[in-house]
Amino acid sequence: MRIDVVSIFPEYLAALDLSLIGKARQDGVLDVRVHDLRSFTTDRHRTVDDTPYGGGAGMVMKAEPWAQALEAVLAEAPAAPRRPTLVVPSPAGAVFDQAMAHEFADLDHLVFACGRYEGIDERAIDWARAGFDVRPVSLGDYVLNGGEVAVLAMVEAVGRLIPGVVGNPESLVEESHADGLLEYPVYTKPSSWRDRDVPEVLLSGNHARIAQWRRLEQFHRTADRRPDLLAAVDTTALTKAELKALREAGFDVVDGRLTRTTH
Ligand code: JDN
Repeated sequence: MRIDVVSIFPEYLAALDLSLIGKARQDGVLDVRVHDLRSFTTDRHRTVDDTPYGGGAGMVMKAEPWAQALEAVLAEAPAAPRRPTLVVPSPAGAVFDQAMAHEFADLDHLVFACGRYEGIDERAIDWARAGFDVRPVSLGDYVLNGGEVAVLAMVEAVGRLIPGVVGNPESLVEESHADGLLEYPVYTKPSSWRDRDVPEVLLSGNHARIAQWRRLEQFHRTADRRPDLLAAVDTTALTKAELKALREAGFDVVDGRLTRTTH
């Protein structure tokens, strides 16, 4: 997969040299290139921003440096049947989630445009639709100072789904959000630590009992921390045995939705 990132703070993206993503780049699985937006300016002061039309606080990123940078990215893009996808981090974007990470992981070429200040002149975003599939994306309902940190998060979430980036593909399917539930709690040695014991079932060696216990822990955690996710569980996919265990643990299906009846 080819990834281009355009930013006025290319040093922010140095973290992409590290860990699994850095290793994948060294191995040639990921081709990540970071571009300095300022290098696409032509004035003496390398200006990337100006005051907003209509007034208001802050500055807006000028359209022309963005057009120059994105044209350069297109010019050196490997030939491909599809237009590259241009991800534009923005608090006004669609919320990034695991499904979107999988969608992006299937693409050959992702380009990230890191805005700063109050954002990018909307005409540059519109103009880019001729050459890119443009996707305004938000990391969540909070505001960052710019797109760089959002890009670090997205490249990690997407990159680890690409074959050869994460060593053990099994660790991909088991984790939080893969099945719409939060992950069960995990423990390691020692079995007793500061008067706290590992749940005895995990020491039992009974793998069926362990699997059932972990599954119920997932439902309890999800009910406690993410009731929105619990309500989204496909109750038609629950097995008879699962339903029985859930009912015994204080859950029930009400109007087709998994609900906790007692704590
Ligand atoms: O995702 B964000 O919160 C975000 C904030 C800003 C941005 C891009 C993304 N550009 C300027 C602020």
